[in-house]
Order: sequence, then structure tokens, then C-alpha cells
Amino acid sequence: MKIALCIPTYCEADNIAKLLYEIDQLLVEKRLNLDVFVLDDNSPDGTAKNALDTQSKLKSLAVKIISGEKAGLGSAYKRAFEELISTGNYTHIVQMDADFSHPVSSLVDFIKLAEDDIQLAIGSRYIKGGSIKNWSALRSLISKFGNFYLKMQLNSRQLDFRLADYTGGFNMYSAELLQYILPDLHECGYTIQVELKFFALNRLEKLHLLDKVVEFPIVFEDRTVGVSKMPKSTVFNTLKLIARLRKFKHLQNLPECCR
Ligand SMILES: Nc1nc2c(ncn2[C@@H]2O[C@H](COP(=O)(O)OP(=O)(O)O)[C@@H](O)[C@H]2O)c(=O)[nH]1
Ligand SMILES: [Mg+2]
Repeated sequence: MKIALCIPTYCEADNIAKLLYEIDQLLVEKRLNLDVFVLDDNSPDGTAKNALDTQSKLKSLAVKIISGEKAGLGSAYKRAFEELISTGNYTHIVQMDADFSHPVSSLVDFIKLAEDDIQLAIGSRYIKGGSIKNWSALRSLISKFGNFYLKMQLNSRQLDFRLADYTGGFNMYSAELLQYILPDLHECGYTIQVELKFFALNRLEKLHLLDKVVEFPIVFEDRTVGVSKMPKSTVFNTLKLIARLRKFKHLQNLPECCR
């Protein structure tokens, strides 16, 4: 079992060093191990340099940068997934934001779940025990309603599996699962989180492996340093994506001859 932790960054120079340091401390304290990849789209504020400069102060973490032209969060993730899977070095890939919204301590839960051979683990704000701190009322409403709508539109009716947090970015996929669904990923922006979960669940449902999915509660806190990079188009892109995924689901449910 070996985990690659992917942290996408765009202009997170004031967050990244402190975050890497906290992750390193946790791993040393718990005697755990993972590799960190900072997915930086050539941030003009020197995020990548700050990340690399931290390396000498870290006791356990190995930090690498995967960089490219800025073409959206989804594009950065797809580039990194392809590269990491092709190495064959990792059994699981964890996604985590750089702005301290995701609790560092929950990395221990992901590591334990990977050891238990879980294929898809979701750090969830919308199940019992999960919550969001310090978001504006409007942002909370959009996210809550969005996830409720996604649940209605995309969840499986037959299998009673009700994923509650489709849009969150603190998740773990097995490399095997990611490799299979990579060709299905077309979203370039934040909507990749929904697309990833939809195709991952679809695949696991087909293999009768939904018992390898875990949604566990996290407390999400709004960033205190820097600003949100979420494009305004994300809500509209989510609606477009739902229409596409529902069409896919409909086709999948038809007999082979009619697709
Ligand atoms: N590589 C890369 N990272 C991005 C991009 N857009 C956002 N991010 C990172 O993705 C994470 C989530 O973005 P954030 O601005 O916190 O979004 P919010 O929490 O939804 O408001 C942060 O670590 C960002 O730095 C992008 O275009 N490329
Ligand atoms: Mg954030």
C-alpha cells in the first residue's frame, strides 16, 4: 500500500509551506508514510518554490511538483493522475486542498482506509458529524442545495447507496479505479470532483463493490489566508454535467442492443 497525496495549488504561496510542515509533523508523530505532489499551474506568486524550499525542513515527507499551463483544476488533476498512475508506484491517490479547509488529521483516516483496501473514500461535509465552518450563508446554501440536487439526480435508485457530498475535494481513489475511469473524465474545472465520483461509483456498482466505498465525516473550514479560486461558471458547468451524466446513466440502463 502506498499513497500519493495530491495538493492542487494556484497562488497558495502563503499556505503551502505551513501545510506541508503540518502534514510532515502528523506523519512523524503517527509513524506513517506518504508522498506529496503539489500540482501547481506555474503560480506567479512562487508557490512551487516555497513548496520545494520547505523540503529541507521536513523530517518524513518527500515533496514533488507536477506543473503545467493553467487550464483549470480538473486539467491539473487529470495531468497528475496520468503521471502518477503511469509510474505504477501508488495503490491510492488522495486529493486535498492547499488552504487548510481539509483537516490534516483526517489523512490518518485515509491511510487506514487504504490499508483496508477501500477503493473510494470521501471526506464528507454532509453526513452526520460533518460540517462547514465560516462559509458565507450564500456559499453554504449553493453548496448544500447543489449536493442535494446532485444526490437526487445521480444517486443509484436500486442499490440504496446515497452519496451525500458530490462536490467536496478531500477524497481517496484506488489507483486501479482511477486508471479505469480516466478516459471518462472530460471536465477541466471544479466539476471534475462530481465526474470522478460518478464514474467511480458507476464502476464499483457494476463490479458489486459498493462495500469498498466509505463516506466519513469531516469538518470543513473556510480558508483564512488567500482567496477562493472557484470560477463563477462552476454552478452552470455543474448543471451541464448533470445533464450529460444522466444521459450516460440512461444509456447504461438500456439493453446492449439499444445503446
Ligand atoms: N493547479 C491548480 N490548482 C487550482 C486551480 N484552481 C484552484 N486550485 C486549487 O484548488 C484548491 C481549491 O480551490 P479553492 O480556491 O480553495 O476553492 P474553494 O475552496 O471551492 O473556494 C486550492 O488548493 C487551489 O489553490 C487551478 O486552476 N489549477
Ligand atoms: Mg478552498
